[in-house]
Amino acid sequence: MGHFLVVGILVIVMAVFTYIGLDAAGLMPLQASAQAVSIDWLWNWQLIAISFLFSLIVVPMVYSLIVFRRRKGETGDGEHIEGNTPLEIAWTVIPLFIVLALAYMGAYSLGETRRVDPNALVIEVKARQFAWTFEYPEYGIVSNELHIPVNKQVLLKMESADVIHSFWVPEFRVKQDVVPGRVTEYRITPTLIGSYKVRCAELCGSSHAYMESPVIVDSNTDYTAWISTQEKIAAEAAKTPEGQGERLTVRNGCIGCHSLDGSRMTGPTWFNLYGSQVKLEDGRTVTADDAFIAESILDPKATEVEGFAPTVMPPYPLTDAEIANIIAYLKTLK
Ligand code: HEC
Ligand SMILES: [Cu+2]
Repeated sequence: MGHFLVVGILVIVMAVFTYIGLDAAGLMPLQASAQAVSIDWLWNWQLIAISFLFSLIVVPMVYSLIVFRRRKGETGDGEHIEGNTPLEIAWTVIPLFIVLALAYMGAYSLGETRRVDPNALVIEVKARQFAWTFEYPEYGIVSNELHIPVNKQVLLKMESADVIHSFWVPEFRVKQDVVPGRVTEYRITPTLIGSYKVRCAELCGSSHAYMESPVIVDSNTDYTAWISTQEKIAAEAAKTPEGQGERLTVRNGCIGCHSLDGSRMTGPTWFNLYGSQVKLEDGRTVTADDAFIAESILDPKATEVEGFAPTVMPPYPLTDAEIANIIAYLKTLK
């Protein structure tokens, strides 16, 4: 009986130290949403269970190795033990209850993360290789940054233009796949003002790793100010062809693949593109004029730029007027 008592105490002491160590390791990022609370609660209980089970295995094992080791001169067999009904019942029933408790806790925190606020702010999210686009339907705003007000539930209605992507802001904890052909929903109530990042958490192609966008949780005043600035930008842009063209490239996520500053991304940069000489994969050199750009947008595979084949750009069925606006915008990039 003495052994059981010593091992029992050691297991508890070891479990406590393991838990303190794991907790101090700070394995979770900042907690920045109401939904994160119940997930972190669940996580904490998991750490407790992990610490206890770890000690329950390691302590008796090490204890036996040391205390029951073969001493000098001992040559006989160990004691032969067969079956122990109470022990077998105990190790069936106790884990059963633990698993049931974990199932209940999991269901509870899932319910908490899905709690619906009927007044949630709706934002439409478009995911495509390799950019996120955020539309605010109430205001007619399109942005590559997601701005949301603190302490208000936001409902993201997410659609994919191509493959499966996944919306993930670690500080919010909740993650949701964005699946082509349907609208998936994601609810979040940010609780901490700050700058975060959404990253795509589903391998979606060559530039998957760069599919990130800023997520900014604003105070209510900052949020209103941002909305009105964006409304002004949208109103200004609507006045000129190049402004409309710029908005179209944001709305269609072109800048997930094309840079404006000369740097190489998945696609060629747009800096100094208009009027330049473009080398094609088939050896020809063409001038980047209106016809070439229009063809590149409507049927990207028709002309493959050297170094960028095979083309990953999808065809965009834009109207002639839209293409003319994009061309007007490209002309300004020098
Ligand atoms: C998934 C990445 C991707 C997206 C999104 C994308 N493109 Fe492209 N784009 C490419 C690649 C790669 C090429 C080079 C291969 C080719 O010519 O087909 C290219 C080529 C082009 C060219 C040809 C000339 C050049 O050197 O840049 C134009 C013009 C163009 N894209 C415009 C657009 C516009 C406008 C949009 C948005 C409506 C867009 N692209 C969206 C990847 C993309
Ligand atoms: Cu993605």
